[in-house]
Amino acid sequence: MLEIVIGNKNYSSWSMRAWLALELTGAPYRELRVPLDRPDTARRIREFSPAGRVPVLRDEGLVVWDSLAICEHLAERFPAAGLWPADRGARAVARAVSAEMHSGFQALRSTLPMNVRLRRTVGPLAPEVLADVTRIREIWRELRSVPRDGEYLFGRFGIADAMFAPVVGRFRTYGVALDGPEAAYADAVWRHPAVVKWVAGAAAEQESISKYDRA
Ligand SMILES: N[C@@H](CCC(=O)N[C@@H](CS)C(=O)NCC(=O)O)C(=O)O
Repeated sequence: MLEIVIGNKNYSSWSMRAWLALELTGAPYRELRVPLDRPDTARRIREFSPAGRVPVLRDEGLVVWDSLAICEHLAERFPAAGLWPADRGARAVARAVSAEMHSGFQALRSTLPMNVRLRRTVGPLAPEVLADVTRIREIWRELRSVPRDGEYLFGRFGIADAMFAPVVGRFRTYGVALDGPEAAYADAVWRHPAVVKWVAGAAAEQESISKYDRA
């Protein structure tokens, strides 16, 4: 059976992305959770991956680490799940925005860390954070302006949506206001059954990491 190693559902945005992709395949899997920011976290993660980071996917002796590599592996392994768009052009753009998310938006990621349970209003955003928010809104708006069958970036929920789902969570946590198609898209992401399941898991966790919870 497939196994996915993840961090806390409340805090681990990279885990959320890979886990959502796995959930979308509909395949049975075992979930192993390693709480982050504990004295034994690094040792425990290294039992699964030499990279020392979660998420990690274990597939019949194969170890795949890094969220985007896991998503690519799952897309190959479960072609019927349609994790990438069927159309080649749309698929190329879906890969581009997923890679942009994976390698970018550093200011947003460090200033507004994922914390699914938290609700906090932040003051005016620093220019570099605002630039990240503006670019993300532009991606969502442009992709949602193309008529498609479904309410997600490329129609049905896929890897590109999984990559942006933690950003939707951050916007909710820190009260980043959206309107128009971006707001409708963010709402659609947050009510997707796989996202609802992850959020419920985050709500049920007992651990807290104080540096991310401080008011
Ligand atoms: N590029 C990696 C980043 C993975 C990453 O940074 N994961 C964090 C948790 S979200 C982690 O494992 N941190 C280890 C630690 O906190 O000890 C990916 O996409 O999977």
